[in-house]
Amino acid sequence: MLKNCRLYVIIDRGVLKTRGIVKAAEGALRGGADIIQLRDKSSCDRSLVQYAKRIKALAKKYKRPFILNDRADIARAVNADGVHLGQGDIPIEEARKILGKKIIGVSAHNLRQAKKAQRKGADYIGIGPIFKTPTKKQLRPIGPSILPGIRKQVDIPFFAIGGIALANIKEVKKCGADRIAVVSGAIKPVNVCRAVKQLKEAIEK
Ligand code: TZP
Ligand code: MG
Repeated sequence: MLKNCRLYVIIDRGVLKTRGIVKAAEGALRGGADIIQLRDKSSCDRSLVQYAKRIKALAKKYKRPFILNDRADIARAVNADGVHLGQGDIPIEEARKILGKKIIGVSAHNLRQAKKAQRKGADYIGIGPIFKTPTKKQLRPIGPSILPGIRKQVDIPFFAIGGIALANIKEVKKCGADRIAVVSGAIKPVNVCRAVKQLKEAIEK
């Protein structure tokens, strides 16, 4: 399922503000996102279930995996394809008990965390923030120079994340990442479909 995923689009409620989450998700899927994630840190659980169900249905229509950020319990309840966990979220082993064979992705900020996630059974990692990003202001960018080491020492798929945009995809690819995960670059523009199409072309070039 992850093998051919090169462009991961994260639908972040914080970035969209009052714009529609479901509409953005549909734009991303139409534009060619290979995998999508819902990242919603502000909705109540009941609303989160509803949004997640609607996006799961869309993703199913486009035959793309749908990942929910943070919440393994809700991911299971809505039959999402997996969950994405940060370093402060529940451990991979616990998420595995909830989700069985479903996809578990983990955010790593250095090689040690990436290797640990792999050892604990993560299916993919997001490594970043590679560049400075307003989406994760509290994290210092680690720079693309981390990527060759990740490529060499991590066997599971990894997505470069953080400040990835059309202008730096070439650089990221040169450093050994052939998969990217994008928030702002994909969903800040009102025409999400067009932005995603351009990102897809750039990563596949
Ligand atoms: N994890 C590391 S950086 C980041 C996350 C969720 C945010 C990436 O957002 P953007 O807008 O693509 O820089
Ligand atoms: Mg989290």
